[in-house]
Amino acid sequence: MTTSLIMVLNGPNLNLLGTREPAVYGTGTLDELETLCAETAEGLGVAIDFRQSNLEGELITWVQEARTNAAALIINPAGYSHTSIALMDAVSALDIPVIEVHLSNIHKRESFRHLSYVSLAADGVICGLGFAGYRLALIALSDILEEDQ
Ligand code: CA2
Repeated sequence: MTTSLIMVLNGPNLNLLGTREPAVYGTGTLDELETLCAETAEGLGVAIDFRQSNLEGELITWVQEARTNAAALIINPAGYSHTSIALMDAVSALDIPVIEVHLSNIHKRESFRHLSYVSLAADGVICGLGFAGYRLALIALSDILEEDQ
């Protein structure tokens, strides 16, 4: 049996985690988030490919890569959640399970954050739980992948 690979994609400005806005995004850094995901994945017996980009086109290329290389996708599209039909289209083209994660509760914030185009293409959405949202997304996807076997 081969180990399932879950791609974890992070959008623009998430490289700044831990440096500003701790009241909204917490004090942990992106490296610490990757470590949490890697440790969670190890415990679940899955592998992760964790990436961050500030570029819309690069995120779209990576989502397309997930079509052939990954068993499931976790994506925090950050600001592109609310603007990018192109990213939504790329996620719509996937045949693998997708969970969208937001650190903050986007529904408790400015009204322009209430709509995520990517949510229209995701199978599940987790928001407002900080880093734990990524951990829960990994657990849910590992369950789904196990059921599919
Ligand atoms: O809550 C989330 O995870 C968001 O996806 C984060 C995005 C925001 O545009 C979405 O509405 C909700 C922003 C990411 C910026 O992250 C920063 C982290 C630290 C300091 C500055 C920005």
